Amino acid sequence: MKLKLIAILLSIHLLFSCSNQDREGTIESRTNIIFIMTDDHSYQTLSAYDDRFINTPNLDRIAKDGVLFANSFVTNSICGPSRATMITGKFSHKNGFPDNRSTFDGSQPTLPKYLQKAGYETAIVGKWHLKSVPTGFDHSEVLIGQGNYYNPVFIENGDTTRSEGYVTDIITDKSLDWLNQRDTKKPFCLLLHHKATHRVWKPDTSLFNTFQDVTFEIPNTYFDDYEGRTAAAEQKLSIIEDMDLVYDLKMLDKEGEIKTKYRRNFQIMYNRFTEEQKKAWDKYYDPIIAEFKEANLSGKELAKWKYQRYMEDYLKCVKSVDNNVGRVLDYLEEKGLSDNTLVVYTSDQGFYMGEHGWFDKRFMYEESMRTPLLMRFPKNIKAAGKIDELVQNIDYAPTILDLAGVKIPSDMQGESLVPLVTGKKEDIREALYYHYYEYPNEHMVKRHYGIRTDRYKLIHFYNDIDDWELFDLQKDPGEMNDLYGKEGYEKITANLKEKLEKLQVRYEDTDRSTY
Ligand code: SGN
Ligand code: CA
Repeated sequence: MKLKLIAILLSIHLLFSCSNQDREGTIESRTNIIFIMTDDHSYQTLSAYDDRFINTPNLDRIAKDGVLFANSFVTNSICGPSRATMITGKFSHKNGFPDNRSTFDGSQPTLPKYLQKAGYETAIVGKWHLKSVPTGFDHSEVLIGQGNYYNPVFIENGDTTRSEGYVTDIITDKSLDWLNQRDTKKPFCLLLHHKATHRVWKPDTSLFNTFQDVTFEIPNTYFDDYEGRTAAAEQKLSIIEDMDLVYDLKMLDKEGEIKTKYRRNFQIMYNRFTEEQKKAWDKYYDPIIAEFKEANLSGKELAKWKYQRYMEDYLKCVKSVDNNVGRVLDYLEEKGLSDNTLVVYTSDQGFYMGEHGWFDKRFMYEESMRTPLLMRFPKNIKAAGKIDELVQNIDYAPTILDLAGVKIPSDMQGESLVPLVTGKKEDIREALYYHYYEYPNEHMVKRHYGIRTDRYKLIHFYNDIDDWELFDLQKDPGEMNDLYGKEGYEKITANLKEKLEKLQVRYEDTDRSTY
């Protein structure tokens, strides 16, 4: 009898350890994760999505060998909130980080913590921007706040160090250094978070001469008059009105004749350059400054010049990202890690490349609600090509946990994308929910929430305004024609409002007193 009991207990034990083994796999077979996230990189400037402006062969490599999500969106188009969503799998109202003024509560469960528990070694290198000390990482080397393009300062597991050089190169160097010294007995998850391509788009000196003499096509909505769209009319993200000639467009003339609001801020950044960097900088920009002063532009000519200047510097920052992503892919190849590593490339949100006359993000309009998303899966997952279904940044954490063999916590609000890319599921959602909170603040984009289906978008701007907008994305992809309240759209509007309310109930964003 006793023997029988022992035998039963033993077989139960074996059963459990087997299923555990099956679930987590052997060390060699468990999926490693490299999650590369840039800051403000638009899908319009990633050639796998759109090749009008730039060729990004290394990012395209991820798309070619993996999956390109053609309809990838964020929940709240701004940096900190997007990062908080990424590591919690939850909307802003659930993770407590609604805008960049928030502080992340590092005691809550997060993706890296779940991975650590499952035996992963975890690291974050680069931009963090959640203010509190990163938790859940075995190694963290993060920029202070937004960080600097040149000679950035990092906090490495609590200690502050200044690194000389260009930030995108340095973040990559530090990431590869960590990979080289990691505990090879464990699977790893590395969050490699670039500062680029954030404002004020300072290119690496070695790329100054790229895109010279290229004229970029100005979007046909560049001179938008915002007719019928109040919130769009009242923002402060216009290239023409709000972009600073010195700060954003680098016209720091030695004579001090170009006096602008943010000249001093740029001077402070310039003063941090090394002598060698200053020399290279001046050699490139001084002739452009002289030419600009000579031309004495105004009106539409000045507006067009600003666009070209903006695009040129922004794209050089993208180029450096692309080169450095290439270094990471080569490293994985050389070390034989490509086959069992998930490589994700995304940005914390999209960005305006002059559409509606804008730079920056925040609005629920397409250019900023969308974000690039590429995933190269480990070899055991047969997934390649283009996915058209609606996906959102709440899905990143569940997807990674799914691949890591970890049960997805029931309070995560996203879905694993694995069944979608392997063809086991056709769809994961009918519509997307969005909510933006940072108002009043820089750029003055009003608070709003809304719903996006594959065809329509309904937005409610609230707080100091009560204004609805409706767009038919099929007929009006540029979102210039607000159909809300127009004859013939009553049914569609009522239907969308009903769906929107259902989403708010589903995601538990119904407490109006909090916003
Ligand atoms: C800074 C920028 C803004 C930008 C926010 C948020 N100004 O404040 O233009 O919208 O960050 O960006 S700057 O003068 O400091 O460049 S985010 O990506 O971090 O959310
Ligand atoms: Ca950002």
